This record gives sequence, structure tokens and C-alpha cells, in this order.
Amino acid sequence: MPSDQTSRITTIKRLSGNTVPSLPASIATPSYDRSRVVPGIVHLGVGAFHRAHQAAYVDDCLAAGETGWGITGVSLRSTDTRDALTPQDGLYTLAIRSSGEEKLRVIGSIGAMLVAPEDPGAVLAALTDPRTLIVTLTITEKAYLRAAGGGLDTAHPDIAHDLANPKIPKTAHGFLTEALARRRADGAPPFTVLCCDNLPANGATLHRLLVEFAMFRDTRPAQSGDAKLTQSGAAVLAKHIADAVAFPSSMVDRIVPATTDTDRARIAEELGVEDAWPVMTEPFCQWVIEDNFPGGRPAWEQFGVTMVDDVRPFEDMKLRLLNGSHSAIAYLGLLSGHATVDRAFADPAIRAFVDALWAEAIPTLPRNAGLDTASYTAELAERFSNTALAHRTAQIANDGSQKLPQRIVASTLECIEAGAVPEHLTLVIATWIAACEARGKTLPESHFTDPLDAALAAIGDRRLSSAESVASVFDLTGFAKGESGRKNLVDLTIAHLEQLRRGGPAAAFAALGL
Ligand code: CS2
Repeated sequence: MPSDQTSRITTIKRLSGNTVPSLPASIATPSYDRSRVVPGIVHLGVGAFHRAHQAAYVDDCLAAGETGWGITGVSLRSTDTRDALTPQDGLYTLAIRSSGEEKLRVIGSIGAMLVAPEDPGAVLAALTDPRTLIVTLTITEKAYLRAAGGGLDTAHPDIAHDLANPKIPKTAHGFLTEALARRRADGAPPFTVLCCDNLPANGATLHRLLVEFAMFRDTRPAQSGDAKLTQSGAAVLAKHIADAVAFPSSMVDRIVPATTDTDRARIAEELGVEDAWPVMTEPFCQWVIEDNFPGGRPAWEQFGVTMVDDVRPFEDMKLRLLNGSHSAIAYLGLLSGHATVDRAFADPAIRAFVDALWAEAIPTLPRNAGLDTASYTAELAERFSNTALAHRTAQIANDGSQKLPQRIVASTLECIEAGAVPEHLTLVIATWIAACEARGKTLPESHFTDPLDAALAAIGDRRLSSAESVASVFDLTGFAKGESGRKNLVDLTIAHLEQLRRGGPAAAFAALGL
């Protein structure tokens, strides 16, 4: 940002309740009295995705007079969002961008902001507030702390910490379990837990993890003051979570590129006041939720949310077609020198590959569920071509070890089971490995990151053959662990990695006849 611009922005006023009336009339602002909103939802993980998605739906509910559903935002790690939003009274700008157009809207649904490591007690107080009826989560795949088989990773230091220190938790598991224990001890009904992360059967997955966590927590020696739990009564908590707490699954969808300083400067220019953290997004927005809210819920269906009995078909279609091809575009794009999704998708070879990938994944989706995959992929192609988003391939490349199982590996195994040869899907796994190998060489060292980075780097340093490398990565990640199709999957991945090492994506595409 040029220095004259920087100095001007630092001297202009900040977005807040006081400055909203001065915003240009073209910018939509909360039409409701924010002081009358009651916090009915606690959200864990107040990142850009939440602020572009759920918070916008809730803003619509509040504007329609459903004032009991304000959001208390909780960051489990960093202070950044709280530091940006608190001086702005929780307000921020949502910039809805399509090629050639940008619409701005100020969102008012987030009230208080808490930072868990600073004050875990305040987070527990919000969770146990009887007005809190729903707890929602977007904490990203890696924060669920699953072991390779899908169960709880009890070896993780944060899980160990929370099992030993239930009153000062660090993890979502620790907070939710302690809050549910306290509510139960107080005779208050449990809240409904609504998982909004890109995991398969996300509600059921989190439910299983929390029951496991509660069981492990209960088998440790009881400590005085533990939410009125005694060692003998402890297993009751796991049973309470298993039987009495609802965990509807949901499918969430909106593309949200990370905000840049250029975005901040442009938005300040439009608003006439500074917004420390506006959020960029696309016009498309989708939320499909299983309708299981014993404690009540907003009338979301009036604001574009689809309420269903079973979210699985929508979730499979989204994870396998959108997220699967997103990861493909990210790794192929990085290795082909494309910094953003729209540029990678405009590369004819990558575009042809994505079409072939979709053709391979579509037969694995639930049949007779009314899915219109042709319209879905046509719409995806349009969304990926949005040149205004500048969605960085490196952003999507993060955390591949946590994303590929549900985006790629699951459909690959189902193809193999059905007698097909998933040669396109497996190229995505090989390209992820090749992109990891390229870091510190043709790609910057920390261009993208992964919770398994230390072990991945150690594999890379050993300069293994393609076969040894793929075997080591599969062992490390647990991809397809115990599955009968694993060997086929590994063999196909090895053949692709050979080509990628020999001649990059072009060689791999040529070997596929693309
Ligand atoms: C992306 C997703 O970063 C990623 O891994 O694939 O965040 C994607 O943009 C969203 O799931 C779209 O709803």
C-alpha cells in the first residue's frame, strides 16, 4: 500500500455503531436495533468463512425480527479477529464480488467476541448461559484432532491437556464437554451443537469425538470442583452427550478468499471509514442443515437455508465435486505457476483435467437423491472462473493431509470397489505430494502449511523413490488405512508421482491422454 494511502487510512474514522449512519446509502447496514439482540448462538472459530456465511444468514434473521439469535464469537487461538472487531462494535463489511461488480453490506450479527486462551472462563460462561441454545463451529478440519482411524487423537497434547484440566480447556472438545457437564449439573437443557466444517457427516463425526472425549475425561482421577461430577457418576456424562445432545450435520458453501491489504484500502475508500477486517466473498451461498434442534432454532428456511432430514447427498456432492476439484486446482495450479483459482481454471489442460475428475467422482455420489450434478458442475465452473475473487491456490493448498481423505480418498476407494480405475482422482494425491516436495525448491518454503509438515519434510529430505515416498506418506497420513483398495490406490499414485517428478503436470496430463 502506498505510504500516503496508509497515513490517510490511519487518520480516518473506524467503522462502528457511531459511524454507520455516515456510510454511503448504497451500502446495506443492519436495519435492526442491535442493543435489543439477545445472544442465542455461541460460535467457535470466528474466521472469515463464518463471517461471510452463517453470520450473514443470522443477520437476515435478526433483521426480520428474530432477535434471540445474536452470535457470541469465540476464537480458540488468535486474538486477531477480536482485536479487529471489538473497536468496531463487532461490525464488519462483507464484500460480495463477481467479475465486474462488488456489493457491500455491513453485518451486525456478532455481538461480543471472546478469545479462549485469554479467558477460558468467559467462554464457559457464554456456553452455559441459559440463553445459549445453539453452538456452531467452523474450526477447520485439523482442529477436530482425529486419529488416522477417525477416532479421537488422544495422543495430541491439547487433548491430553484438556483431559487433565477440564476447567481451563483449550480445544473445542474440552469447552463443549465441560459446558455440557455444567449445564447438566445445573439442570439446564443442553445446547444443540451444529458443526459447519467440511467433514463427512460432520455432526455425527463431532458427536462421536465428544462422546469419546467425555469417556476419556471420566476415567481420569476426579478433581475437586469438576462440574459437580464424581468419579462414579462420570460415565453418565458420556451417556448424556450420546443420548441427550443433538448434533445435526450440515453442508456449508461459500468461497471466501483471504482479505488482502488492497481489499482493506479499497473498502475504506468505499465506506469513507476504516474497517480493520472486511471479508471478501462470492454471490453464491448455500447452507443445508439437518432439522434436529430440540432447543429451537431461527426460521432459517425463510432466509435461503435448506432444512433436510439427511444432509449426506448434499455433503458428498459438495466435498467430492467442489472441494475435491478445488484441491486439484490448488496443487496443479501451484505446480503450473498459477497463483489464483480463476487463472488455474482458465488453463485448458487443468480445465480438461477437472472435467475428467468430475466425471470420475460423480458415479460415487448417492443415487436417487435428486442430485443434479450437471447443473452443479456448470455452476462450479462459473464460480471458479470469478476473476474478482483472486482466490489463492496456496490458501486452498493448506492442510492437505486433513482435507484429501474426504475430498479425494473416499471417492477413490469407492471407484475401486466398483471396478473403476480412478486415475484422475489419484493424480490429486500425487500432486499434493509433489507440491509438498516442491516447497523450498520451486515453491517458497512455507507457501502452504500442514499439521504434518515436520514429518512430511523429513520424508522429502530422504530423497526417496516415488514408490517409497508414496508409501511413507500413506503410512503417515493413514490414507485408506485398512481398506481393500489401498494397494491399487497407492500404485496409481506412484505412477503419477513418477510422471510429475519427470515433467510436472504436463507429463502427468500427457500420460492420462489429456
Ligand atoms: C476450499 C474451501 O480452502 C479450501 O480448502 O476448498 O474453503 C472452499 O472454498 C469452501 O469449502 C467453499 O464452500
